[in-house]
Amino acid sequence: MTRRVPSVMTIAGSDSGAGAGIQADLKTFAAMGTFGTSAITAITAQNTQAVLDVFALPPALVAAQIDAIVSDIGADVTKTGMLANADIVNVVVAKVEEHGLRPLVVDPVMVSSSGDRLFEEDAVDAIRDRLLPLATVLTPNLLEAEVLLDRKLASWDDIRDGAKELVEMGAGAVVITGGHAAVAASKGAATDFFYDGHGFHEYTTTRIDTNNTHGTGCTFASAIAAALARDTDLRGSIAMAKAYVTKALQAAYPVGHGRGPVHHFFRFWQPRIYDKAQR
Ligand code: PXL
Repeated sequence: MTRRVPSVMTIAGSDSGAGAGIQADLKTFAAMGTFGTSAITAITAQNTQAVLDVFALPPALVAAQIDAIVSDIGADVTKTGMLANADIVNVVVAKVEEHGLRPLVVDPVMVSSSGDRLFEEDAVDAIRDRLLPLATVLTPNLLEAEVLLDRKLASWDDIRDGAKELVEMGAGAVVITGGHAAVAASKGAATDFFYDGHGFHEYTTTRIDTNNTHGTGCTFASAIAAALARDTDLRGSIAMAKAYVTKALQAAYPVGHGRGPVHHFFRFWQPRIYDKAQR
């Protein structure tokens, strides 16, 4: 008897500080019981404080990585993150179509948690026009949804209308994260808005008060992909991903001097409590 472990492919950028990007994706895939593979689109020189340099790989090399993974290992679910520029978006779109890469989780990454840009302007149009219509689910945070829609989302009604419009633009479903930032009255809650063309759903948890938020977007989208690969339905996968991110935020430990990463392996170990004098 063989046991088959589902595989999940991320197409995204490398974060040298390992809190976000493909490093976060692979940790999430592993922690959630799937085998992760990675096609790297760009290399960032980055830590918990800033993005210091970015080098986008040649589109042909991105395509070659996807071909290498698909021709041997396969991908039960594919997730995209930082795509850097329009040429890379276009080659990813071509490969998604050629290999029929579905389900497809599209995280339209634009800005790092340190506030640094991770895309060239032309990438936004390519994502909106070409990649979004292939998405099983699109996972923008509030700011990314505003950029894709080219307008401010300043209330719950705005966010609901925005989610509806993103589905009308071709996404199979959308979950807009961090919606609570638009609504002062939601203090203390963390609310994500889901719409799939049939109905709305709000996912709310208590907001975790922490500075360790680097990579939460990558982790959330990857957790959805891993849950889908394990045959969970879409609404259930989003609930599972939200619970995973919430626990990983709660368990986060200090790394670096800026926004630290979440603790992807909270199920396996907790940080030892060191006495300062012992170190
Ligand atoms: O979470 C967005 C993101 C995606 N990809 C890379 C990143 C970040 C955020 O810092 O560095 C490579």
